[in-house]
Amino acid sequence: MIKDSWLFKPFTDKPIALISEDGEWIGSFKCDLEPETLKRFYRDMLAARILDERLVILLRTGKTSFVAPGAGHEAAQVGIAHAVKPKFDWLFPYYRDMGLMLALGIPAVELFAQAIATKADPNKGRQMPFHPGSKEFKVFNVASPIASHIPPAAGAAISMKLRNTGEVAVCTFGDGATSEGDWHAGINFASVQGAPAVFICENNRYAISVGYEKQTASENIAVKAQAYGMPGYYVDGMDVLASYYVVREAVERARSGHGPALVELVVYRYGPHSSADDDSRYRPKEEVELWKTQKDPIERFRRFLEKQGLWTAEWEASLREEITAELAKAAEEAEAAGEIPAEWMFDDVYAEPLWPQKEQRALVLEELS
Ligand SMILES: Cc1ncc(C[n+]2csc(CCOP(=O)(O)OP(=O)(O)O)c2C)c(N)n1
Repeated sequence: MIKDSWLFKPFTDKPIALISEDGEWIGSFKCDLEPETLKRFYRDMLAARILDERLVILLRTGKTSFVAPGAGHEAAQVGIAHAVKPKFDWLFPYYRDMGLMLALGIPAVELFAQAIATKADPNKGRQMPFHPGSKEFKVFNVASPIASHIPPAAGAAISMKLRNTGEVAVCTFGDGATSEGDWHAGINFASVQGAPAVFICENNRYAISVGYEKQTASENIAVKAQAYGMPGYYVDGMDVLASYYVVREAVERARSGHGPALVELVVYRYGPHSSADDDSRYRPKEEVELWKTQKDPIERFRRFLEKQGLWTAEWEASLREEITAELAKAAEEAEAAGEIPAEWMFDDVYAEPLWPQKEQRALVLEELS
């Protein structure tokens, strides 16, 4: 357990990395993860990639109306998922975090059902695709307005502190979110109150078509923490172990009363911003290819596992087969759950429906009959 001797220094000039591009451990401490945990990280990254591909198939086959691809963010998201206590700590994620949700343990059937709005969606089809949430896993429902979830994350963390619950609020967002007023207000409030929160930027260098240089004049996102009196960690988010260890330490700091931290995980998004975007209009194909072929987080971690004697081609093949089958089954189950009945929209507005809901519900039912 890390306590007062922290492994990482904030505000480094270069992103913190623990695995080199060719898969060597380059950390200044010993990796204390069991082989089974390391293999689990790899499985979760692969599952995130395959989930991403399957969600795009739902779009192509007309079953969902929107996707926000997460390929390229797997190391960051799997690192975050394993650094928190699932169902205990709170997560305030954003729309690109499907791999994070899956690695946290949210059943794939719920994620698919959310994307296609069927009865297996715990949120009852009330959100646009890629905006899940989970009461069971303490995942705050994803909010579309960029950075609007930062103040609620700060508020939740302040409440955790006041009630002395030992929980931590972990909040993720993109680089674009750091230019919003909500971001600054929320981060400032969390810091001045010493709230147990960890703010994590998945910096993929683009906010739709707005590149990093047009977004901010700061040399990186992590330095912004300085202004709010909290540590800012600049991390290679294509390195799953760096992402995991730094977030774990930030979570432990917060849990043990040292207040919030900002973690920047430098990643790259392989796909367009969303299905409503043509990324060839604002970034060169060669740039995308470079990240995909030379900096891929799954490949990098595979090289590491192989050097540890934990990876074989046979294991990879069986893993891919297993995950593909699991996700195909989950997608089928989500679809088989059936469409959300229109009248469900009137449920849960008030504990006891008022007359306008009752009247409108009856009208809808009459119209549909
Ligand atoms: C307040 C607000 N402004 C604009 C938008 C439209 N919008 C949706 S996603 C997005 C880009 C966000 O980029 P970033 O925070 O870097 O995350 P990324 O999508 O790159 O992961 C914008 C501008 C919005 N949803 N909310």
